Amino acid sequence: MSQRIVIDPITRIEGHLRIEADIQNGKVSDVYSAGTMVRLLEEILRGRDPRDAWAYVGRVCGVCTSTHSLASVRTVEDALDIVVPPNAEIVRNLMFATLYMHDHVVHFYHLHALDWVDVVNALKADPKKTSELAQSISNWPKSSTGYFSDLQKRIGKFVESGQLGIFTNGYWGHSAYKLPPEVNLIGLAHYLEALEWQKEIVKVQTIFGGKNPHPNYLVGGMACAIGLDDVSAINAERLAYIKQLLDDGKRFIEQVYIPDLLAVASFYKDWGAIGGGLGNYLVYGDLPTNGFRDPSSFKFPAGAILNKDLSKVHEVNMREDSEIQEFINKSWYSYEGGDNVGLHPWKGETKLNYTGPKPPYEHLNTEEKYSFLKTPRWKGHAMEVGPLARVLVGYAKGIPEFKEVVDSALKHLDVPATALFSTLGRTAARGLEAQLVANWAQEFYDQLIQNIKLGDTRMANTEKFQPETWPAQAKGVGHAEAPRGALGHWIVIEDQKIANYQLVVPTTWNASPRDPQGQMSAYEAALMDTPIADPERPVEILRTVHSFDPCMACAVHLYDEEGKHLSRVKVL
Ligand code: NFE
Ligand code: MG
Repeated sequence: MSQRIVIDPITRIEGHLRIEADIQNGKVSDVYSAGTMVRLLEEILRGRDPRDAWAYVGRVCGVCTSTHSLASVRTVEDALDIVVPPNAEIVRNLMFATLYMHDHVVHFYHLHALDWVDVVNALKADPKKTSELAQSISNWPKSSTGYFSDLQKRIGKFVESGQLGIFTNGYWGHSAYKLPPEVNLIGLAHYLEALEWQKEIVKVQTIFGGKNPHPNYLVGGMACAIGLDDVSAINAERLAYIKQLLDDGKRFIEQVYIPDLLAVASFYKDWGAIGGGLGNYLVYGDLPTNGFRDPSSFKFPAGAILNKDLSKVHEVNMREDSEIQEFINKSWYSYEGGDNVGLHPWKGETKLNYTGPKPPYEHLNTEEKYSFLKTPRWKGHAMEVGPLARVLVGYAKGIPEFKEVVDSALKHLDVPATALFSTLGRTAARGLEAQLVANWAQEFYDQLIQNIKLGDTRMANTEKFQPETWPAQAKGVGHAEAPRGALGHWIVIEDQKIANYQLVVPTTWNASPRDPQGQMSAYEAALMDTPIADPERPVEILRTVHSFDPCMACAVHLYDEEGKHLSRVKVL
């Protein structure tokens, strides 16, 4: 007999995600992932000035802030054949690197750690042993016995008063929690420290982009005047401040995030064989070091891996009709040509057709349409996108930096390379790429300073900024490796206006419903066969879903307006 459990909404993510899972013999036997809100941003863009698109799509999401604006300016630059100056590319890279550092740390501590770290159990820790353990895994200075015992007292008061605040909704005491109390206490300490740290690193976005979230971008370059003089908005003092923030960020990742990740992972090695799912991985590539038109210069190389076969990395062509397509057979939209066809985004349509139940409802009818997410496919394959995909493509291509961090983590944990294809692998990959990006940010910074010293302060190419210079029709595609994975924007420009604009977003790849062949997308595939110890407290489902770091705002390009849903787990 199977039980269906419903988790809606899944918390500690951005937006509204619903999982319905059947549990049989203590394992997930069938599963459906649904995005439950919509706002149709693609329709809002029609008829607008392509130079403004970045400002609209930037508002898709404040979590992967700047990602959509970056993809958008690249898309319009592709359509209009604009090459941006090297400094603009570097500033974009620095903002993007900062986003990664921020996003991945926040994900690890604030959105994912509590699936593994039992806050209440941390009260049982011995502060002295905790201090010794902390000092044995890292040089991070905040590690004294007094520090941990003070923290424990503070949290103890919360627990005694029954008011756990931000820690209220955990499955504390669940048998799936395996960490010793001392590791739980370290995790808890760094949860709180990371909250403080994260508000610092985002200042890099604010300095270059004027504000955060949603910093300013510009078609043709960036809008910040730069120089080592006193008058430029980005001057020697600001640049020194950026350097300090990048250094502090790198230190936090190296001395806090990575040691914690490895310490926690070492108690959950069984998760190196759970939650793998598709085994197909897609990366568009990013962080250009010789202009965006030279993909061989990307720090994150592009490519696709099929069936976990790391001996072959396939090429990806985002312009090809037959490569990237979006389906809506299970999504609440309709296509003019029928609901079973796939459309390349240049021909994409976003026409709402809600045929689902009226809330409140018990279950979705998954025989019919059941999500506001469309279903993207690459050459017909369901693909996973995100940190694991990026790390695997870099690793499979034999790039030394990737090999080094991956092999060293595998060795440290004493697990085989096959453990990468898992929930644990996904969570580890995010940390490993954060480490890489923190190093690359130093290189980008040094290049920027070097350029300025050589007298190059160009930040924008305005040659084609005026619409009179544009052809009557143009098409463009742009991409970014958003923290959650491959992000593509496609534009069709007619008579200087946007005729069509389509976003195919990382979480859409991962969280989408089944395609016309009945193939599951990444979340559904990864959740199959997950062991569930207690269906009323399905922390195991949260572990795998959170390992992808869902963002439903991005996925359906939606907004939560009233959205006061109660967190609930239904067991039927
Ligand atoms: Ni709203 Fe986003 C990222 C994009 S998500 S977070 O990263 O693009 O799928
Ligand atoms: Mg879309």
